[in-house]
Amino acid sequence: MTDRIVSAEVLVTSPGRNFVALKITTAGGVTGWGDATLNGRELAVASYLRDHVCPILVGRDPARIEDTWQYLYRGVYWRRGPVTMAAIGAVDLALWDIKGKVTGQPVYQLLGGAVRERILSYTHATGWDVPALLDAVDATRERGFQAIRVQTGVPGLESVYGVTPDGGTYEPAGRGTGPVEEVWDTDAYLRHVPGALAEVRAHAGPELALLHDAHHRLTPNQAARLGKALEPVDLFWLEDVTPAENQDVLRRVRAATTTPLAIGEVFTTIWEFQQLITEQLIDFVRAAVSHAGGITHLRRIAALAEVWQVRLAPHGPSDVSPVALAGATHLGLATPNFAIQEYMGYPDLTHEVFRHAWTYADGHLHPGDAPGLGVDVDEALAARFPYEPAYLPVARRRDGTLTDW
Ligand code: EZ4
Ligand code: CO
Repeated sequence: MTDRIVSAEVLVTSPGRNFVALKITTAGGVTGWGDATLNGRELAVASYLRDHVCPILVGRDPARIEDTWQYLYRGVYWRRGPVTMAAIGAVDLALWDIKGKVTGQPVYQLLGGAVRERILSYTHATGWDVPALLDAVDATRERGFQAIRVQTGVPGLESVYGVTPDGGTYEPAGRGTGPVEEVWDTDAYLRHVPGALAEVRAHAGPELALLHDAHHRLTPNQAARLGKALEPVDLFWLEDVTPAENQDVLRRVRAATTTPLAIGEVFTTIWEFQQLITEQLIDFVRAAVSHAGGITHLRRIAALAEVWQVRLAPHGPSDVSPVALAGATHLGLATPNFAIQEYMGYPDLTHEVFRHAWTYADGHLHPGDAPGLGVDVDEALAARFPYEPAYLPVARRRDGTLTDW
């Protein structure tokens, strides 16, 4: 019997940080949850959904996931872009959740079933100086992680992406009515990082997988130099070396170094990955299941990547909600060329609002076997934490010029 969508509601909540969730309900009484969180621009996606998407979902058949994806992508004319794609991603996640609940299956079963027992994950270790970073790496290994992203402070700078000067948990979005401004110096970073990461490798031994994020800040030549300088460190990957809108420049980086490259957490469609994948300019695709149009679209990106031996490694910071993290773990369990899942972790309150079947143990995630995505949202608790204005920082060079954060 054909079911139909009777409501689609947007929930904005801030249990420790801001999240935008989408709840779709069917006439048969089944509810599905999606994640529409776009860090620092949350209300734009909430409005896109509330004002333009939710009204046209009502009456549609929730089983037609692909058709709804096409309807919201091709049917809108104004396609692509992070706001549009995060909204489509939320609808897609919610519809997969519903299909799972209707059939009594965890979503990974609907995607073809598990191709592995559990999925490798990495988290972040940060230290303002190298001794603090080594301590953080040790503490992170004690939590079971076998893959760790390492970020460190830079002498002469007061704040650096990914690092807290006091060693506390790093959260990029600062609460307040506008962005914090940071001073950035790429030359100081390049002088410091290869030596710091070499010390981490010497301390950790050869087996620990080490990752590092350059966060879009380098020129192609700087990226080539850094990749070469880091070859002895044997990184699992070097992430977002350049602002990758101009993808031709990555040919220069690729020709200069065999350090594996991961790119694309800010990309939202397969078309942004097309050149990077088909020219083998990257090793890992970083798109998030929430930002890149949901499971339906991210698995298509993974399928294209598989042809060129590029692997999927979805973005999983604190701004990718536990709903989208569930989506990523279901997809990861069922996708042969999935490599690793970022798992930054969440504030305790976030786990209380988003009760999830997925689990972390021993450096790995598993989506669990609850039907659908396996995440229930405590709406009463969520309502106690209204949206709080929060922005990602902006970065300026020493002379005041705005640069990539
Ligand atoms: O800066 O998600 O690899 N992870 C990252 C993240 C991003 C934030 C931005 O919202 O680069 O920490
Ligand atoms: Co990143």
